[in-house]
Amino acid sequence: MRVGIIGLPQVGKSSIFRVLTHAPVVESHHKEAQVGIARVVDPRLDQLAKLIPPDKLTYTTVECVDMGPVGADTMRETAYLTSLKQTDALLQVVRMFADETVPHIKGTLDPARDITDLELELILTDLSVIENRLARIEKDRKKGNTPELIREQELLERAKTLLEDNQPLRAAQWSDDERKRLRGYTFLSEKSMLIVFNVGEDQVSDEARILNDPQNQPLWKRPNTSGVVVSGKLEAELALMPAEEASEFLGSYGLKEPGRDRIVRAAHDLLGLIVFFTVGEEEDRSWSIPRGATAPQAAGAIHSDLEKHFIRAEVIPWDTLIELGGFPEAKAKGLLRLEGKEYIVKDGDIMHIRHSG
Ligand SMILES: Nc1nc2c(ncn2[C@@H]2O[C@H](COP(=O)(O)OP(=O)(O)OP(=O)(O)O)[C@@H](O)[C@H]2O)c(=O)[nH]1
Ligand SMILES: [Mg+2]
Repeated sequence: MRVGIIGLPQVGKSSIFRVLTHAPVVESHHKEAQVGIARVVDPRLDQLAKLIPPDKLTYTTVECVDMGPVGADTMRETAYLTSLKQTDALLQVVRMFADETVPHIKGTLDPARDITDLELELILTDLSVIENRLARIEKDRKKGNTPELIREQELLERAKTLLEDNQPLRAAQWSDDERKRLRGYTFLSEKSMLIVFNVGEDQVSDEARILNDPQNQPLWKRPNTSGVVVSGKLEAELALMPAEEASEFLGSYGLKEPGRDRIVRAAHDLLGLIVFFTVGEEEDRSWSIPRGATAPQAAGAIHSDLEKHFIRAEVIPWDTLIELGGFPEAKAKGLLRLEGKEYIVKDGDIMHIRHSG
């Protein structure tokens, strides 16, 4: 699953990309998108590792792409558009930090304006796709009218009306089937979006005020959209510190965890993914699966053979295990459940897969 980092020029996209992926600074102005991997740090897994110390701790990951700046013409560049379409969700960085040494393309700090402008770029791009497709359908229907063509036309007409009303497709109500069909077009405004408000260090403890600002709230508090407040500069400094120093540094700003971890978790969530854990002496590990996945599908995330030869899963919610103090205690109390092929895995489940062969 891949998240594309977008935003106006000089808002801190590359800074945030580096913080998320631990990528080195690349001093080049080439336009290709840069790809990196972000760990989905999870305090639940840390607690499990404390209870049953493994040799190795592995977090599930999300792929991030630094898409480079969005300008007036970017959406018309084929290479840019192609890589943007290949993402599963968007992370929009919005500038809220004041710094006279960093030019602001629009002259003033106005996050709501910047979000709305970028959204409009996505909407216009989708509209042009729809208009072309509708013109084709019109022609095809003259040659031979089919129920599929009519169905497609209806869906696209509805999408068009929303877009013309400045509504991104992600926030509208669709049936599962409609959403699936819309996905086929890789519409940009249909992709889930995380808005990252990149603030000055003096504003990091103001998250609630910034998110609840009546200008900002309608833009992030809607379906398939989410918002976080971080300081790219502070995050960059944090990334260079040893763990102990970092937590002291965070504390001095009244923060509990790095913005980096909050961003990646929010993105993981918007991708429609949940986490399950495997716990053992060798390795404690978190895994990503789509919300609604069954136990055999979860087994398949570990290894395709495990899905094929799945018999049963031993399941316990992570917090129950912590509460009880370990597997022997859980077994004694009968709280290690045996689940079969139909079981829908829940976020935070610890799974042990029993398999044949
Ligand atoms: N003061 C301050 N400066 C920042 C912050 N985040 C980024 N910058 C600075 O802003 C400038 C642009 O940051 P980048 O991360 O390169 O921004 P970008 O969005 O990738 O820029 P383009 O790729 O050119 O569009 C750099 O000089 C950063 O050091 C921040 O939170 N505070
Ligand atoms: Mg950049």
